Amino acid sequence: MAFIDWVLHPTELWAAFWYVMRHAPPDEKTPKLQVSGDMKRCYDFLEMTSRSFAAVIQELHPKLRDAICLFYLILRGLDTIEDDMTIPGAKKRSLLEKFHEIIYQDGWTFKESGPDEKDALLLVDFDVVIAEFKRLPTGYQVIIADITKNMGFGMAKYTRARVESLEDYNEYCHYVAGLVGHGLSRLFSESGLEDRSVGEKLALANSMGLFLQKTNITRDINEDVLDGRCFWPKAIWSKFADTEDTLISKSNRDKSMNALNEMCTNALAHIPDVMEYLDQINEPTVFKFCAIPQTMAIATIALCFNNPKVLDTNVKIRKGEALKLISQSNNLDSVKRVFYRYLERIEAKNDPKDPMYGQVRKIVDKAKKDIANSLKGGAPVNHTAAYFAVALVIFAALVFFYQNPAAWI
Ligand code: D61
Ligand code: MG
Repeated sequence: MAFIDWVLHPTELWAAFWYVMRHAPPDEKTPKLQVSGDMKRCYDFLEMTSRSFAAVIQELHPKLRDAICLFYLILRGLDTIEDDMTIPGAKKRSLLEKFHEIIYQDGWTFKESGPDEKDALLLVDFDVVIAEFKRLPTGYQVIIADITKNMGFGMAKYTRARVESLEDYNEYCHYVAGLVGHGLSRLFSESGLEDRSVGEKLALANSMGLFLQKTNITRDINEDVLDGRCFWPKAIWSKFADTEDTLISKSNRDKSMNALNEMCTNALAHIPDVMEYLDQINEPTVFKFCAIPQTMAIATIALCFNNPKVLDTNVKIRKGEALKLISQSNNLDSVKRVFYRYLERIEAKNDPKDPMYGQVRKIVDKAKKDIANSLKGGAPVNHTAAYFAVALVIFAALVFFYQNPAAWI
């Protein structure tokens, strides 16, 4: 992150300072993880394959940590097969549909991934994941295998089908992310750390996954089209572009922005469910694990909304912003204030000329009202103007003392 970014966002520097204080240096009396040989290798795979989920999974309560690490690795393995364009269709479908059996086969490995698959090494050493999976309590194994089966069949369906209608879009996102939400909720309940009802309200769990997946799909449009694929539903982009390549081309910029904003609006519709889901989570490590990806997602949507750069490159929230979000994902009130702040940012970028203007206004208005009504202190206050004023005073004082050195004494 550039020096200038830290100067422009001093509150992020503060968050970064505390993050470093909390995570380093490792002290000998409290080792980070107490795990045996093969499970240690699984945590190495986790760090290798996930930038965003590795940290939150390792901070989970010991009752859940290993199970969710293995759940992640199994689905990441499945996704590596789904994403691989070098595996012929029929072979790919067969692998996806029997993956829920593969995870019980001692010694199974896969060395035929294409050269571009970033997580191919995970499949090369997959026997290690399988061995640890089979050591999990049966209750966890059953949940993980069930989700793997459903996701595998769903992915296989979409090796042929394209994401055309809005229903397809919701269905595809359900298979690859909503089902993760189902599995996690059931694991939380199975562990006894959360109420039984969490594992039963699966529509809310689905929305948690959909909000994350739709955010990724919206943000990654440029990269995906350049790789020859597109997960934006045709029902949305075809109103504004003739082909997927036109969608990201400079000459179609104004119209493509309408499509981008419709994609953002579609994702924002999940916010009420996300809040309701988080409201039922009690255990602190489970709460952070669920909340951090969601606050990152609302920040990403706010960054993408009405932002033409999304069509040219891969935009990303600043490292410092991410650290600040982590520190503000500890409890529901704080998460609500984070959402409120980013909803205001979206509102400020909402353009009356955009076809989605009215709908964005409605969704943002309602979400902000719900948050303001449920927060103890009422609507959060925006401190930007105050920060700016303080910075200006400090700057003026520096200039003054620089020009009048005598005033120092
Ligand atoms: C609470 C906390 C975390 C949650 C949640 C609720 C509900 C759902 C999710 C996490 C899943 C969100 C997935 C969003 C990121 N999308 C992807 O990684 C895409 O692959 C989807 C299929 C594999 C899913 C693997 C996964 C991801 C996160 C997990 C998990 C499993 C298990 C436990 C915890 C978190 C995406 O991948 C891109 C890539 O290869 O990097 C794609 O291919 O579309
Ligand atoms: Mg995939």
